[in-house]
Amino acid sequence: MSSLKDRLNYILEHFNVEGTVVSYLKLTSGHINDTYKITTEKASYILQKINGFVFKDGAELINNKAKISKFLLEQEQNNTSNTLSFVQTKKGENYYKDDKEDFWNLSHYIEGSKTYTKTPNERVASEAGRITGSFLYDTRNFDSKKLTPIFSNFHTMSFRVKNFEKALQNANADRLEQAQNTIAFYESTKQMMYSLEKAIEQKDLALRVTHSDTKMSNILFAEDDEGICMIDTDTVMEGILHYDYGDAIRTICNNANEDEKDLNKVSFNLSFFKAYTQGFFQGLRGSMTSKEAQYLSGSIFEMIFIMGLRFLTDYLCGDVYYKVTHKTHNLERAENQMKLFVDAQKKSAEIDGFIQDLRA
Ligand code: GN1
Ligand code: MG
Repeated sequence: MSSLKDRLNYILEHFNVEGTVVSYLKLTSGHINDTYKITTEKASYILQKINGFVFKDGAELINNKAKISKFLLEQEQNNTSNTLSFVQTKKGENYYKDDKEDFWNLSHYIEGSKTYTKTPNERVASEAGRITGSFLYDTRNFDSKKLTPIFSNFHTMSFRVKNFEKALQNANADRLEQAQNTIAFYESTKQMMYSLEKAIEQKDLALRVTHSDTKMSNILFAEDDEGICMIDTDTVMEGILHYDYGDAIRTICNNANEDEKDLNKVSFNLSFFKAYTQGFFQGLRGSMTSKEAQYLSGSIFEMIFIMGLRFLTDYLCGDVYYKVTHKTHNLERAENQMKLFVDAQKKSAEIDGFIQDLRA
């Protein structure tokens, strides 16, 4: 049996890599794909294997990533943030499909860059806002119809609620009992969570390119904490800017990590929220419409809710989607989001007021 190192070397042989591999490191912050930092004597790279269970079309997923990256690189001088660049295979493709039908992609590692899973201070929150806002701004002229839809209804509440209800029907008794209180919270809150979906149906909010996975660990920072760019563009797709805003706030303004199980540590950080939101507006450079701004504060709640609901659904399904390290991992994640939601609700007057003032 070949070692992981041999396997990675074999995969890398198919890409235009400079130098020979001197080390590799498995990066563990993602819940879905397998990601490695690869260092040769000449350069460093990020090598990623796409999870074929979650993503049915690895080739098109990687092509989407490369399309967006190429678009951003072509107009780099006009952009407000930097861009990841991908390395092609020796055959000139964006991906390598291996003998197990797994799809791999390789990007250049940005030297000196780092990520956070938890916000350390307001400057980082503000830079995170600027980078997520800039990504939306810089992709505003890319026709989102040119991206292959990787998932349908990824952030659509009724779809996620339907999956949750199906999971409730099929879950085993032990898990249902363990999750009783959490289920009750999600059940009783769900009817208030459809405003974004309705706004899209009514054509109140414009569809555009969105990153669709703007959690804290998907933002790259320089050593001095200046924001560099968004990473993990696996889910880049058509959506509304609220998905990216709400999803980012969900981790950036949580005083604890997404995986923290001690709920006493989980709370909504208002000063990070303010810094993030200011940075987000700055990144969007005045391009947000007043209609879009109206739905911002609601999106915070809907995005916390939808992620919590997805974790709970996966718990009820027996952990088939997200990587877990222990049996109650997904349930803990769902509880974490529930606690964050409830705490943010207590602060909603201040959240609304701050957004109103920024718009004025
Ligand atoms: C998954 O593993 P990662 O960071 O790429 C998920 C996101 C969730 C996130 C929660 C394709 O992202 O939607 O917000 O976990 N991605 C997919 O941490 O489902
Ligand atoms: Mg992702």
